[in-house]
Amino acid sequence: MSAFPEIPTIQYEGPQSDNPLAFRWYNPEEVIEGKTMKDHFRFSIVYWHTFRGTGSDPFGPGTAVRPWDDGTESVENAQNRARAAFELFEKLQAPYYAFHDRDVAPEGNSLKESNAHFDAVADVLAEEQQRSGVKLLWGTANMFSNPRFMHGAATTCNADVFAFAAAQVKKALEVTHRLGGENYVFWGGREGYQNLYNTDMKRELDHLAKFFHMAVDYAKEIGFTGQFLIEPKPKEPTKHQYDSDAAACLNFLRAYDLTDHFKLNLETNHATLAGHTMMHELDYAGAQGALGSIDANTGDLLLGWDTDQFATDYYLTTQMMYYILKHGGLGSGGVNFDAKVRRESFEPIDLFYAHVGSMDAYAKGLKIAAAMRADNALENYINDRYSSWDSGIGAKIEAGEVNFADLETYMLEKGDADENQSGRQELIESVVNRYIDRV
Ligand code: XUL
Ligand code: CO
Repeated sequence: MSAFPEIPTIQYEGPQSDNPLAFRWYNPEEVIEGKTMKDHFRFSIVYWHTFRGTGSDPFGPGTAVRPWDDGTESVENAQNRARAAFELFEKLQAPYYAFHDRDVAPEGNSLKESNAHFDAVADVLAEEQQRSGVKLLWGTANMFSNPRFMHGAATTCNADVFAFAAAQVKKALEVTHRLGGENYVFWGGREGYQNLYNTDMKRELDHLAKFFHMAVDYAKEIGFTGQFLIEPKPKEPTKHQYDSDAAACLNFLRAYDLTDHFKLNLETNHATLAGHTMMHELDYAGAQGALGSIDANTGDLLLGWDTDQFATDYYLTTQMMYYILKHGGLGSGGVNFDAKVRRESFEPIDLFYAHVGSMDAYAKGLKIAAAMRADNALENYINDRYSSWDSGIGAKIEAGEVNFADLETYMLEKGDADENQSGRQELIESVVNRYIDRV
């Protein structure tokens, strides 16, 4: 039985189309910079918001109408939901999906029962993957909803909870491996603190590193070769999350000898909560060879929390695609819609409007970014701005040929530094507008 009987498979119709159930910019087979759009994006749909989100908020219950879901926590309902999910993935032409263990299968009364539920739903996921060709971008474990994780999972003060979390990740890795998952994600959830007064931060960080090393070891043991990813976020639900941004994550990985095994899964709304732009996070991670994947969404300028909205802003998508192209793409990662429809957008068709609109916004962003790159639109300004480093004293400093004393001699002879040149920020902002106008 169809969950979305009125929805056709979404097709590309081109920018002139007024059909909200057609792509205007996302043309899967169109080649940009030598690669199809399909391969640039590797679009992925998240299970948690799209199939478990109810539209509840702290002030009221869920509003979402989901006729395929009987609202129970039965394994049978979870299996039916999986079939509905694959119908949506296929109709959106999304090649990937992503899940937490507890999104796809109900938690049981014991770890053993939870694992059995997970296996029973994984059977259907495997079947549906086989039937549809849709693949698993990444799996992860939900170690933040159950009350046992109130103090954290790998960073809890309760050693038994650490052991439970380890067992849960072991199982999530096995299922991700069984389903051919191409990555495995750790988002920190409650790995942080509410008040340093009651927290042994050093001990918690040591435990987190130990946990990650155990995960790396176990992946090796079972032959899982997917990429491990850490997803930075500065706060929410904790006041201070240890994986607060790309720089903090990379410092942690380096300090604990984990850089060879992890890259980052960057999320727009997390970047802005950390006080960064998404392009900053992409460029920072990319510069260190750690750009793994992205969770595509956006926050709201006027709201200070993780609103997880679908991105439709061409400036944002252009900036993101520009830095993704600059750093050579997402590798085994993808553009994963960690985004939820608003509580007021409660009908099933809204799930389609949301994804189609955002896929189009990313596709147009890609085209704008590629057009800018073809003309070296930003690079020309950047190269000119840094040209003092290309020869003379700049080149000598970069080559490590001079020391403080040499630079003093140089400057004593010269008398003063060469004059500065304008940064041309306003001009460059207009240059970006020009490309947005043209594409
Ligand atoms: C939470 C968040 C998570 C991770 C996966 O803000 O983004 O859904 O993506 O645990
Ligand atoms: Co996320």
